[in-house]
Amino acid sequence: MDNRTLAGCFEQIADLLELKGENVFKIRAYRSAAETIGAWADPVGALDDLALRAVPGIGKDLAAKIRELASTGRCAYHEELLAEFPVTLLEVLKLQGVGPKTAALLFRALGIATVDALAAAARAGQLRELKGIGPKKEALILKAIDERRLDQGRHLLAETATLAAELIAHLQQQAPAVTFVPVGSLRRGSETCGDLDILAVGGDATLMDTFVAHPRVERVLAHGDTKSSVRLQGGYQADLRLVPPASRGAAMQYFTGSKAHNIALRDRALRLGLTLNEYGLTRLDDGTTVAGETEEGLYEALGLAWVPPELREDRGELEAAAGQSLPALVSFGSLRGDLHMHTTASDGRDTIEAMAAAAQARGYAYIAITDHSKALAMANGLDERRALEHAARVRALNGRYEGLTLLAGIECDILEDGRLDLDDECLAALDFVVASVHSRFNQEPRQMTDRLLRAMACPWVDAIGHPTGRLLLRRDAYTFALDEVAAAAGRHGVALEINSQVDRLDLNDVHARAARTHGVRFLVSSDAHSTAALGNVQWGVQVARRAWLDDDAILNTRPLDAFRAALRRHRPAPVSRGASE
Ligand code: DGT
Ligand code: CA
Ligand code: CA
Ligand code: ZN
Repeated sequence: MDNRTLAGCFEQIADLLELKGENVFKIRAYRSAAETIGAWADPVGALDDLALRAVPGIGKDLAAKIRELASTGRCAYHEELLAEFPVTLLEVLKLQGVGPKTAALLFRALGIATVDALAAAARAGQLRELKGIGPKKEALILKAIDERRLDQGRHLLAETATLAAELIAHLQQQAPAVTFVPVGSLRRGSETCGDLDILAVGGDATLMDTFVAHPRVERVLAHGDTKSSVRLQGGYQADLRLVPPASRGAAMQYFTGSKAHNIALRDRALRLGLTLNEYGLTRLDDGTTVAGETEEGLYEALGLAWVPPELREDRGELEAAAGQSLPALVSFGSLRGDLHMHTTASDGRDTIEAMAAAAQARGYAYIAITDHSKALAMANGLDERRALEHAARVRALNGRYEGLTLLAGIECDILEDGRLDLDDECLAALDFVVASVHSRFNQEPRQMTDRLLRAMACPWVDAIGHPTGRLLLRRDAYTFALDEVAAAAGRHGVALEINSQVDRLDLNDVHARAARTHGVRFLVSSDAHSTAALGNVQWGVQVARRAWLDDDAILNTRPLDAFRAALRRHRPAPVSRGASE
């Protein structure tokens, strides 16, 4: 039994225990075991009892269940729980805003066990009759059902990148001399990808046989000598194209897209008496090829600087490339610190020490430990007293990790009226505060805007975390006046976060670029809940690049002293603009 299956079983047990209303510590134990097993490099099912017990978070009880699953393929406890609740109810539980209490109530009171049944009952107005639901929540449930459409057919960037790496490693092994390049929306770093496009340069048609024979292939959609398409398990489509080395640059350019960028580029070529396709750039009059081997040469022949793939969206990049005014995009190695991470003090999986050691190994000069505040009770958020004790523990570690400074921070909840979850005295005593919305996402736009403005009026708020609250493919951003909030952030010197969690990427590229015009500076943060998740900043940097941002726009590219000096709490107070805000 592979780790993924084992982890999936524990994840379901945790969900079922939530439906039952079981103790939160027990639920958390199953959830964190599922995460650990899912990320474990070796097959956990093959470990003996002693080795299992050495896996963090696996005690006697969980070890026994892993052994049972590995040897019999079943888990009696899991089956017992499934006898109480149908497995389809877990789909209901996945809807935004439907917590375990509601799901269990819907099942017990109305026999609702599927999302379809829930939609029908909500449309018929049956939910509002239930105690604790009412018309407002009924409408929210319908909205959540509607938002599932967001999931249709697209995949997270990080997942697509992992899959591409796996496929390319497989192909590369069979054809060591061939160059493989992931192209399409993946190369442009789009937040989601519709399918996976791989370009192979040099090599012969046998490559296509290797491709369609990959163990993950479920169905072959097309199998030609230079082009094949397959459907993979999990619903991905992948395309492989093969071109000769002389067309490498032209093919990379063509298949990277975007379609809109390509169309604009081809128009430019035509105006210059040239024609552009995936094989090269040729003169219309005599058919001679003027470029195609490299992308740089191709853009140059069109009078343009090479355009980084992230900018190829027809959002002004060709004008900038023609005027030699493309931005010097922030690079993946530019980050010197990470200002959003959680530890075992709230809902993280690793200790302060483990996070610090991992950050040091990444070469960071500084990190802020930002556990949750008390309003997030599910995450075991900290109250004032615990926050200050935790801060003391964080600061006591300074000096222990050479080259790394630990800042004592907090991710403080923004309450529904814009007040902060912890008092000013506590926030002032910390080194860094990121304030975030984690509740009441459905407020009216005006109310949400005022809520964020009021939070930023607190002088101890240094940054706003995941500013729009969206979850990719699952939940829309809450609605508010981003321009107004960005303008206030620019004025106060409050940084806006580009959260790097693979399903957040919040702010997104378009919003961050718009916010920059208000003078906003940003933090690219991991929001890591484990040491492994620190690496997610690569996706945040990708977003920042798509937002046209350079190093200067990202505060955590600065050395520690300059970073600290740029924090809102250390800036001179802004000139008063009257009594508003
Ligand atoms: P996706 O898959 O929806 O995330 O987005 P892309 O950009 O990966 O789109 P895809 O897979 O349909 O095509 C890959 C690239 O191939 C695309 O970015 C540009 C190029 N391409 C596809 N269709 C056309 C077209 O009709 N005209 C031009 N000029 N280029 C195209
Ligand atoms: Ca694609
Ligand atoms: Ca494609
Ligand atoms: Zn958060």
